[in-house]
This record gives sequence, structure tokens and C-alpha cells, in this order.
Amino acid sequence: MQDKASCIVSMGSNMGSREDNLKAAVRRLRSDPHIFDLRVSSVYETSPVGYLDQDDFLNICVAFKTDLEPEELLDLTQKIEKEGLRERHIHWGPRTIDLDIILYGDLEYESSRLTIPHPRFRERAFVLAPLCELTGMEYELPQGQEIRRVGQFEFE
Ligand code: PH2
Ligand code: MG
Ligand code: MG
Repeated sequence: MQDKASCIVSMGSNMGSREDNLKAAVRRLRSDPHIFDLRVSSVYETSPVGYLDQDDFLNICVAFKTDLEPEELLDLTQKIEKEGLRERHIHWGPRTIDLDIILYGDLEYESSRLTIPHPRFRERAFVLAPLCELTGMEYELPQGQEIRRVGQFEFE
């Protein structure tokens, strides 16, 4: 078996019960047999970036190790989005749950389905703040994007 890769996935929700949507996705990911040592960032409430005429998001990042290949990890994240009955009508618009692979070790990868690192993560405070918190990496947050730390999930 290959070595496990250290990964970061960003999660966001701005429809329905945002907290429940995120928690369900974390639980689902954590219980997968290919996901190890999962850690969850603080929860951030964030103004929408890109398409502005939509409600605020709750955003988190999770860090974990996996023996899945990048495309297999994408299959898993897309499965979790479908199970969360993801609704998305507009590109970059409102959604119940969104899982984006941000980092997969130090791999640079590009296919028709997936680009790693995520091509826009350095422009998004809602990814950088929880990412820096989990990894100790240091990035300057982009100006003018409102984010507010609102707490930490408790999992029973
Ligand atoms: N996701 C997007 C587009 N804009 N804005 C915030 N604040 N949080 C998100 O998760 C988000 C966004 C596309 O997935
Ligand atoms: Mg996204
Ligand atoms: Mg996405």
C-alpha cells in the first residue's frame, strides 16, 4: 500500500441547517475506512465570494490522512455531496453542502475533473483562515472578505 497522503478539504454550506449539513459531511468522511486522523477547524461564518446575491456561508476545513488516490478521494467527496442531497442551481451559487479538495500532500495534479492544489484557494479567506489554523501554514488573508469565527463543532 502507498504511504498515506495528508489532505485538506474545505466544506461550505449556505442552505438549510448549515451546521447540521457540515456535521453530517464530517461524520460521513470520518467514518470512511480510507480516512484517518481527521481534525476539524473552527467554524467560520463568511460573506459569499463570487456570486454575491446569496446567504452567508458556514465554512470549515478538515485535515486527514488517506490511502485513496486523488480521483478516488474526489469520488468520495462527490458521493458525500450527493448523500447530503446537495442542491445547487447556480454555478458558485447557494448549496446545501460543498466539499472541495484543497491540498493533497504536496502533489500538483491536473485532470479534466480535478486540479490540486485547488486553483483559487489562495484568494479565499474562507479557506485560508481554517487552513492556517489546522496546519500552521501562514497566508495573508485577502482584503475585503468578511469572515467571523463562530465556534467549534462538538461531536458526541
Ligand atoms: N463557495 C463558493 C463560492 N463562494 N463563498 C463563501 N463565503 N463560502 C463558500 O464556501 C463559497 C463562496 C463556491 O463553491
Ligand atoms: Mg466550492
Ligand atoms: Mg465544489
